[in-house]
Amino acid sequence: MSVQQARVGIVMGSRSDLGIMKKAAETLKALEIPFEVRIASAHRTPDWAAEYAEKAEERGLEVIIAGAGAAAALPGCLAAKTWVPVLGVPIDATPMGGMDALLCMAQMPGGVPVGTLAVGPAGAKNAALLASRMLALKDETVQAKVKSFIAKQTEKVFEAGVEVSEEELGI
Ligand code: RP5
Repeated sequence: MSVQQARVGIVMGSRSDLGIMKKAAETLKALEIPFEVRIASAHRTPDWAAEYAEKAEERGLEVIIAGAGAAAALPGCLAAKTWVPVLGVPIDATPMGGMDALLCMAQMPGGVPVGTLAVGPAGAKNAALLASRMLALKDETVQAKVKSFIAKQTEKVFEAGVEVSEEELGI
């Protein structure tokens, strides 16, 4: 069995982020986009995180998705070490409910961009969908899968019905 070269790197600050970041992996898998998943912390393993970002281009990664909670420096640290686009997923890991991580990612200084998504699972899912759309710009196969995902999503809404009765409203 041949292992496909990863095009998207999913990185997270701790194994405790896996429950949320799994959503990104599931989404890429459903779209048949090859990815890899790594644990790398900006604070606990800074050299490994920097090395991962430095080698991203030569290893064929086209987008990096980075999830972290608390003082979430990871996406910014990766973005500082590579030109490969970095998408950040803030994780709700402290009593601040993810607001700490959100601001760390969104408030990057001008010149070092991190494309910041929503806090939590929706952010992880959307990071994967956004990465797919980036790859789709120059890859017709991925583009077809992205378009099919959107069409199916729309179809599901109509299948569930768009009319709401008084009975459903309980009035
Ligand atoms: C961050 O600190 C990680 O991304 C995680 O969200 C948070 C807590 O990490 P653990 O203490 O659970 O390893 O670096």
